[in-house]
Amino acid sequence: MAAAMLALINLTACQTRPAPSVSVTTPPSTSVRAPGIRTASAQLNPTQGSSVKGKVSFIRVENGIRVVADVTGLTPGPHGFHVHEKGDCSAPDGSSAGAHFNPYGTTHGDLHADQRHVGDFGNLVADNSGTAHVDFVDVRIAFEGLASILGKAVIVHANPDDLVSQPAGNAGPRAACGVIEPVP
Ligand SMILES: [Cu+2]
Ligand SMILES: [Zn+2]
Repeated sequence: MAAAMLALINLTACQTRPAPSVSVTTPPSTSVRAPGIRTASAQLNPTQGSSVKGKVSFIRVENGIRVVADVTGLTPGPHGFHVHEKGDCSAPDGSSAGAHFNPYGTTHGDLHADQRHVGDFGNLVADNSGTAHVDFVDVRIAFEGLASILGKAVIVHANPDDLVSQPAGNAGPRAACGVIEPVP
């Protein structure tokens, strides 16, 4: 305001003189944030007796987090695909990864359902060669805060997630497991 008044006075008082050089101090931007995690990934390793393996990448995009998964060694058809609450794949059957990642205490559901666990990604669908590929953007998962998937685990199941049964879609044994880690 003061600068504007000064400029106005200057303009009316002495139009022929060059405007005084006003030193404007730009305050440091308050929108600068810590760089943050932009990408994370999980290497999926087979559980005991399984040959399912693959990789899931998580990439921060403008409108959420993009999830890209490539998995092999599956039986053709749908397979439950979730983030589980513990980043621990040490048990031979993958049970050490715990239940579905559910920080808000909601019910199990499909990826696009109103009610779902944060970790609910629905199903991966394998083709006749046992390969599955998915690529979608999710708005429920995050790299920070309560919904952060960092340090959690991705599980691919032997059976389809029926998207209805509680608490985990009746997706059967865990066929592959991988811990979600930030990519430097
Ligand atoms: Cu699961
Ligand atoms: Zn679930």
